[in-house]
Amino acid sequence: MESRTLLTTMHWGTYEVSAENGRLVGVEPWSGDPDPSPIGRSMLGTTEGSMRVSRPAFRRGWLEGDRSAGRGRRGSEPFVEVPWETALDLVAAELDRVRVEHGNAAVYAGSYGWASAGRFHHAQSQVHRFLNTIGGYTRSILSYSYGAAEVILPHVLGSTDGLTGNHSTWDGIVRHSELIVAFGGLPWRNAQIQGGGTGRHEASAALRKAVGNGARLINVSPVRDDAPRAVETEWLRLRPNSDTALMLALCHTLISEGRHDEAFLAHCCTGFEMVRAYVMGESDGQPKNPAWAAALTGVAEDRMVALAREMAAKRTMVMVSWSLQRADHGEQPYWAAITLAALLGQIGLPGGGFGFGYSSTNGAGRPELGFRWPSLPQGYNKVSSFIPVARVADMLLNPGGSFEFNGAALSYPDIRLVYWAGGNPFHHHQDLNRLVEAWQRPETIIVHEPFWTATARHADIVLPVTTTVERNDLAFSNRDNLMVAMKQVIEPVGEARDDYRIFADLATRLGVREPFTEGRDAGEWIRLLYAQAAENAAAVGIDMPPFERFWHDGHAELRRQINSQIFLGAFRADPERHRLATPSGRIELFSLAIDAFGYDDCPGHAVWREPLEWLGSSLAGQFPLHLLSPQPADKLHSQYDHGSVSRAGKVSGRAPLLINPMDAAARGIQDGEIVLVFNDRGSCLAGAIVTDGLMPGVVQLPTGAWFDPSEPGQSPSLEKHGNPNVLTADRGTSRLAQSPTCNSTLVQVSRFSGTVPPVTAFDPPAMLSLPDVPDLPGPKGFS
Ligand SMILES: Nc1nc2c(c(=O)[nH]1)N[C@H]1C(S)=C(S)[C@@H](COP(=O)(O)OP(=O)(O)OC[C@H]3O[C@@H](n4cnc5c(=O)[nH]c(N)nc54)[C@H](O)[C@@H]3O)O[C@H]1N2
Ligand SMILES: Nc1nc2c(c(=O)[nH]1)N[C@H]1C(S)=C(S)[C@@H](COP(=O)(O)OP(=O)(O)OC[C@H]3O[C@@H](n4cnc5c(=O)[nH]c(N)nc54)[C@H](O)[C@@H]3O)O[C@H]1N2
Ligand SMILES: [Mo]
Repeated sequence: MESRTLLTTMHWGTYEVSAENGRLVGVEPWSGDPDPSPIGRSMLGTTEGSMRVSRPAFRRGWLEGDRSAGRGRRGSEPFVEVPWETALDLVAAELDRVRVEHGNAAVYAGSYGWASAGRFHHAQSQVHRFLNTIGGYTRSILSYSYGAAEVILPHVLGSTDGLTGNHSTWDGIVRHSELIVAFGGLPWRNAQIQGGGTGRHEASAALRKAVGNGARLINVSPVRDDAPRAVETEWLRLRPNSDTALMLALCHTLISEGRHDEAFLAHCCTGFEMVRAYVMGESDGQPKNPAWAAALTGVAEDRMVALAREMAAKRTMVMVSWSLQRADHGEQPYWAAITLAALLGQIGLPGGGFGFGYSSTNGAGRPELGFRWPSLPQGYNKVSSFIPVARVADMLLNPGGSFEFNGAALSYPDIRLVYWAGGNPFHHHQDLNRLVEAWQRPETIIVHEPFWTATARHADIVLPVTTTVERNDLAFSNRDNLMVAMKQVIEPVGEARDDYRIFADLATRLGVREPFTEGRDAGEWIRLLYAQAAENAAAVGIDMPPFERFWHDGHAELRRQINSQIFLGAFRADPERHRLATPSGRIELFSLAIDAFGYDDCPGHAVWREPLEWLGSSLAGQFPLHLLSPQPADKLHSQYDHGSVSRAGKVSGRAPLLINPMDAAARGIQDGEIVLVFNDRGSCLAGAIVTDGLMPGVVQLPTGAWFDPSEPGQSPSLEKHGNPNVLTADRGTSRLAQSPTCNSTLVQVSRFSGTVPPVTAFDPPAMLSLPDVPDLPGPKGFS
């Protein structure tokens, strides 16, 4: 391969990638993208860089036979490079041992994570399909993104529409909305991303148009910059995690002034009477009036009254970011927002109603193709055990322990082997010191990774995998009409192999190659997926070009089938004919099903429940700052944190901590200085940015800095790089959804006066070669 430029798709957009003499030399946005993301540039210099896993690597102690738990050796010992064939023999033998000795439920392969775009080389589909062919695995359900919403919304609306898809499209908002009230704001940095990739970034232009057309935007957030600077906005600041109180107070004003829509509530909802009794204080003696909410939210009473009146008088769109439900009782702001929108009575009207996550990705509110893209079939999982995804550390620490979830009493399986491909739990999980401890429990941890991430470093076995540009694939992106032939641009780096090839070779060793591969190589699977997509498209009258032409051209754009839609429009027009999939067929402002679970942390209608950690709790005496840990502007999660775009955003080499000038002055902190952020769970270093863009009492440290403990394998240990998840709590939202609560975290911040330890996250781990380990006890298959 000499010089070539090919199109490829990442979760942050589509790029023209150039290589010369087998090395990446250019990453330029696709010419069709009006608002491309700079994140792609981080692939240059990292794809072939020193942080790649080059060969299969085993933790030294594991090779020596150490399968015991709790010794703190994972994450601290050197690795030993092992030839592929030996590595595959060892992995197959270990999988076989565990499933024979302990059963398949002892294998945990939730394997949560975003991996890369590309339909075929989707790491999670690959690992799940492989493990299903050998008898199954304990799985995870729900997501870190919106787990609480995934559980509460089906009870209230009958589906997750309005969260993951079927939003009202932007065109109607542009034409009809007079007021947009955005809880959690609309931070455009997040709309750079679309799972599976995107062609055109269109979200920010849509909002600019809406505001240009006269809609007033209110950013309800502790952070000013949660609204795009380019559009005129009112910043309505409130204490973090108090949105539910504000929403209930708005409901109170609407009801007490008779501004609520009785007809809509009667025809389209159930349970308004229960809500009314609660909001007016009849059921618990506490009216949820603006005076009550002012004390909780910090928002002035008259501001709330005026806002409720304005919302009732105008065509109003209630938008809520996904972040609000990543908090203690995260189910409540979502249920309360729906309740508020129901009282306003504009659900199903153009420019009115509600929607979740309008800037959380590029996809929300875009017109839909009208058919489903196919994905790699995952087969059937014979194991029934599962966990809500964020309960992973609980599971590893409490085998056999019981927990409640969405009306069921469940127990944690006894996990002996963990298999992860395409995710970074040492990025995504909360309370990483606790995870370090939990992670010592299983006998074996196997990870597929292109890079030496913290998860790879904390594994026993790391198998090196290719990145997108080192293989052929197909991009069919959700809510986008661009299909990309993702052609291989460079040869695999080091000895990296595709996840598919690795699993196929393991399947051979375990006697299931045929059921796993069905006799197809990667290219044949890609053609098959394309053919299935063409069939689905044809069924709704959309033509796809023949595969050969598509592959030759490198991309194709499809005609969309649905150009405009109003969420719940058909339901509103005829609630009998378009019944929702709830027990009543209507929007359930009161849910008999949830009520019957008897959970005091999530009763039968939207309620205010004080978060365990927030500025109103007694813990704030000791840890007086509320930490928000949003998505990073300069990368996707932890991906390419070692790339140029992410590194440029660091302050003194650490993740940036935003702090208000008052809070900084009280601590003698100057802009650009290294600070210590700490609470009872952990501590990290970060680089201070002093700004009045967030309210006093609130600090913001984005996610994504590669976990960099000063004492690897020990817990707790000072984290050197600014990873907020050493501070966040590993607690479920409630017994209903058991989902992550990272946005309910209190901390203290101080100047860091000690000797600043260097960041070592971007240095590869110590590596031995086989002759350095002379006295192997000789695990099965080792030669
Ligand atoms: N405090 C706090 N924590 C959070 C959040 C928050 O708001 N605050 N947000 C949460 C949310 S919403 C999410 S979705 C999670 C995200 O958490 P993750 O999805 O786990 O994070 P990523 O960094 O995207 O991890 C993907 C990994 O896959 C690897 N990879 C890429 N391509 C391939 C491939 O082809 N094969 C294999 N085997 N690996 C590949 C990448 O190198 C990377 O290490 O984080 C959660 N954590
Ligand atoms: N650039 C970039 N974009 C991304 C991602 C990324 O890693 N990088 N990740 C993608 C993924 S996987 C997901 S799930 C989405 C997540 O999308 P979101 O969940 O919407 O994004 P966050 O950045 O976590 O939070 C948005 C804002 O909510 C505010 N906020 C937090 N708590 C509260 C609160 O209690 N009340 C109010 N009113 N506001 C609050 C914070 O100030 C924060 O800036 O983003 C996606 N987009
Ligand atoms: Mo997410």
